[in-house]
Amino acid sequence: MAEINKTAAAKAPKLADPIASSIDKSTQELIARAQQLNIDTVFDRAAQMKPCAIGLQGICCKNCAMGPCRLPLPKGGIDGEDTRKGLCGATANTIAARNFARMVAAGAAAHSDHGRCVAEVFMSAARKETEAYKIKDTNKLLAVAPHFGVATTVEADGAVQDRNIDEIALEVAEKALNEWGKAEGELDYLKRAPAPLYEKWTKNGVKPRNIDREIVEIMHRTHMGVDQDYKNIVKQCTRASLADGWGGSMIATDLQDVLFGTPYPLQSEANLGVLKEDHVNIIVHGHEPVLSEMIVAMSQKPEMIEYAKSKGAKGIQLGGICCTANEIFQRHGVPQAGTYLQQELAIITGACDAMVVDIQCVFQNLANVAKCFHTKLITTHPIAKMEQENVIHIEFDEHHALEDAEKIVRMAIDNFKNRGSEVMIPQYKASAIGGFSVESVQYHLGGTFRGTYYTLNDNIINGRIRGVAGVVGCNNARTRHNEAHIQVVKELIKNDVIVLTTGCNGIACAMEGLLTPESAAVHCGPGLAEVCETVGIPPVLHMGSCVDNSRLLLAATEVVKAGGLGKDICDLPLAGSAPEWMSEKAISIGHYFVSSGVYTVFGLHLPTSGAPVFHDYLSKEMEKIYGGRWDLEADPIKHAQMMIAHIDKKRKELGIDKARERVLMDMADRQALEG
Ligand code: SF4
Ligand code: MSK
Repeated sequence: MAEINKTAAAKAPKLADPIASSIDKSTQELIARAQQLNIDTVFDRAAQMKPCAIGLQGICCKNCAMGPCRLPLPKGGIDGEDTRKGLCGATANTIAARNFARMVAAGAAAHSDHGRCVAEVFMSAARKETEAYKIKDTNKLLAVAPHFGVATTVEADGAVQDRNIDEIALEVAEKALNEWGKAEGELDYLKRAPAPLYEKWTKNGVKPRNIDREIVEIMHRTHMGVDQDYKNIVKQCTRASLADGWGGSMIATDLQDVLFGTPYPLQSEANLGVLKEDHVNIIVHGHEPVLSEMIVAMSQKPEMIEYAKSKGAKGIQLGGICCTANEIFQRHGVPQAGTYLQQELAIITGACDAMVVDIQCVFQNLANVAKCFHTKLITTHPIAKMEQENVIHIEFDEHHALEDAEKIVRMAIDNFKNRGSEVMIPQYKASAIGGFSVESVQYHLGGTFRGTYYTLNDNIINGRIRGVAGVVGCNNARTRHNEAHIQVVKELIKNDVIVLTTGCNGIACAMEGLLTPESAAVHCGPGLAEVCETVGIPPVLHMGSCVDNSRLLLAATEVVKAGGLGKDICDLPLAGSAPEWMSEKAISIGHYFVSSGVYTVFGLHLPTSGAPVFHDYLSKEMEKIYGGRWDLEADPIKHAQMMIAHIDKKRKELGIDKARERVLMDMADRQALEG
């Protein structure tokens, strides 16, 4: 008997330690609850399955059926010539560069296909084929139109008159959709970049011709026996990633703003504690806001709230996960229920009546978790279905969007009565202010009379703000949930670096209470705290979803335009970071940041370490061409300090390092006085 028990014990799967898995108490409690209920989560699976060491380093090629060819680094590293090669002779540099390029292609495709769907809905709205979608933000439309070469005025009877908005919308829709496949020329938005950056792209021949072509070309070049020069492959990575950041993503952001409104600051809450035991809880998860916007509208309708009450609930509570959360948080103040790694846990509360998913970052295991509860799991996108039988597919179509949304909301309400008795909603949530678009930052920091980034620049020049950091990206179950996100951001703001955030970093910061103006006094250095207090902003400005990283590019461009900090993005005291990245989209984002002149540090690891020459090219040589470069640091404090060192280097080059020293002296003086 003892022998049998020993065998059983030996076979018991290893479970994650809840405390070691996340810094967040609600996450810890729900991991433990899942384990008690014998439901596996990503945290347990990460404890049970180790990643492949060779794949991790980027040196496994399976691009033809003679492979997979694996090229491990010799123990002790390369001594002399690197003779590793695959069956065809592909070197470690070629293999790692091809793998990296395919990640860029997948990431750029994901963002850009999202953008294409938005552009198609926008076209339907412009053609007035749908009742559900209208041009909501005409100012944004008028601001965007000239970038597509669409006139906003017309000459008639010798006078300049405003053009009809419907005509402008239709023309913008046509021009925007054309960006995916135009036969000649280059992407229209590239000229929005600072002139020296645009010139660099021209000189190096990396201006994207159209969005789809650059992605397809990566797949062609990385096919067996095509491009075998890692530098040339990186060049195509640059083209495709720029087609993402300054193309597909930027178009998605702009057209979403036109359709749903440009975000302006509003208050909400974050973490799983936003779910309510006595309400119908609907979680929306994924990336595209086109359906979730309709669900927000439908769940606020008085007849739907009445319907929920007729079924015994007090109302309807919406919550978001991942970037769908960011989209409806920044425009409507819908609470953020959690980050990427909390998606299974939202169901494990037992209080999720429906989870509605669209595209990207959706775990297939949600279906298995949903089976253990009453939760209706609903897929909505034709390109993103699940094989499990308990999953309901309600295909979303912009032509009957409100009807689709109504069906989903009613389904959730009808499901309220089926909840089990064991609901466990962890009582943790934090206040958060989001909705910092390029336009609203301009308004808040520029002041009423001066609608520019002048005040931000002024505070950077006088040293109160040391620099700007874009901290973005996912969670990764190979590291402690949210720990690196929060440590990196806290270290930056402590050192007077203002943080612009998107994606799951934004949600993590919201959960930690960093998206409130009050957090400045607690966590910031004296200069940044003073600015936040004066202007009434948080030290961490939430700028939206993954496609909204394009807002960061444009915010940097506005800083250049406001003057006094150089002529190009690479001149700015600015750095980028993705402390807990996991998605291929992060690689595309990282590469367009770098190719736009931003020093960009990733956490964890990069799939380049097995090919040191290729890695060095990304981390050193790219800087000589574009002014930005890749870097890697897993330790969050060192990671932030590397960003700060870069910011200080740029301050010195700009000749504003002395200003900061004076400000620090002022503060020391003031503290001495106060003492
Ligand atoms: Fe191996 Fe070359 Fe085929 Fe890759 S392309 S699997 S390195 S033979
Ligand atoms: S959702 S891509 S886990 S940020 Fe955009 Fe979060 Fe990363 Fe998905």
